[in-house]
Amino acid sequence: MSADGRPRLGIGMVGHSFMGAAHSQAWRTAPRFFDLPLQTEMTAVAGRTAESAQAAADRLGWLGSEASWKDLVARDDVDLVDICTPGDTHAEIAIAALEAGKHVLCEKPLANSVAEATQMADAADAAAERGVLAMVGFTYRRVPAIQLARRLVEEGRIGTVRHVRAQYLQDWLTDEESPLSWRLDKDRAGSGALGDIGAHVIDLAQFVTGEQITGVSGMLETFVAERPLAESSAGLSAVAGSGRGPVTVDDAAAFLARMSGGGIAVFEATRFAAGRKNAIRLEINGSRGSVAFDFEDMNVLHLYDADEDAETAGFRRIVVTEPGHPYLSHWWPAGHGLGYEHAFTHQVVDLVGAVAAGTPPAPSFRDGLTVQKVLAAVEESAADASAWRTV
Ligand code: SOE
Repeated sequence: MSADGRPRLGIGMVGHSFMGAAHSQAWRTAPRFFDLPLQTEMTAVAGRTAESAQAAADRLGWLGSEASWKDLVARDDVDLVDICTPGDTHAEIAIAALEAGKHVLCEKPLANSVAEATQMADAADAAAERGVLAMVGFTYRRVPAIQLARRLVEEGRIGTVRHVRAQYLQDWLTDEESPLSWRLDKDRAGSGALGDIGAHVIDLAQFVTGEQITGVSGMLETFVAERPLAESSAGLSAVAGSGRGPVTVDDAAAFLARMSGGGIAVFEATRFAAGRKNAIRLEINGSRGSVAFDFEDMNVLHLYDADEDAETAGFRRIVVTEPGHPYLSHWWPAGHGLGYEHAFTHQVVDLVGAVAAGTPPAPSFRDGLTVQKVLAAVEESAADASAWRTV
């Protein structure tokens, strides 16, 4: 219990690279801009060595550090474990934490395979019976314009969903000499553009429509088969060392899908879209209208209402910065937009609220498993040439 009477929630974070930094700013900021029902404490961060973990703690604002995630999970003053490590470690850490009675926030994609994700979802269901909660970090759900899109679709403003067009476009691998990072290693990352960024748009498409993907037909491509080995890496940039190694994941993915409501969908995920830095584009066309979003203009949602007078109807550019918009009353006056990091803060706010209320947070590990099944189906379909027609 803290001095102001709110119960304390000790946070332990595993990993402190790009995602760890984004999560740390969220844990630092959330209690300062939102009235959290629990007193969150940034108790400790775990890394690979005592030195790197302590340096990260000092840099990112954690009270302490541990040289192993097992020691972090074992601490009595840690109530929630935040996993910001590559996918090959998610299942082991998350399951151990849940079994130790710690709530879990786990980065996406949930795991590297359907089998692991199933074990994690089962462990989360078992933990929920004991009041221990788990959430997967599909953070872009917490962008206000995406929340607004969800609300409008749910209210029936665009009618029955006919088309989903979903893209996640980056270009940080366009340079063929850009070094290998763990994100290009199948054993560590599970897949390439497909799981790293395609997973986000799969989740967004299902979240905004409120529907499930029921079938896919996919294509994967690795454009650059070999790259310089990395000597060191930070965030997305790596420094080349000596020697070269194979790229074992896809550089780009494209697939068609069917939605549970009868609509059809087209997905694309690539790190080779020169000039597109972090373009998450989602357009949904329904029987009564459309919504369209692009993360490169993330404070805006486009809405088309087909019921409007044909002579004056057109896409309306809604600037999603009004106090009545999701999360916005806690931030700046209208027109003063939000950025990438705010979605991480909102993720923390929603998770702490769920823990305080004892209600299951979303997206759940089951939602993460659903995405994992789509990823696996795309890989399976891409490996099977039988439906391909040469022209
Ligand atoms: C790299 O492609 C990356 O950092 C992803 O891993 C994140 O999930 C995405 O939000 C930004 O890009």
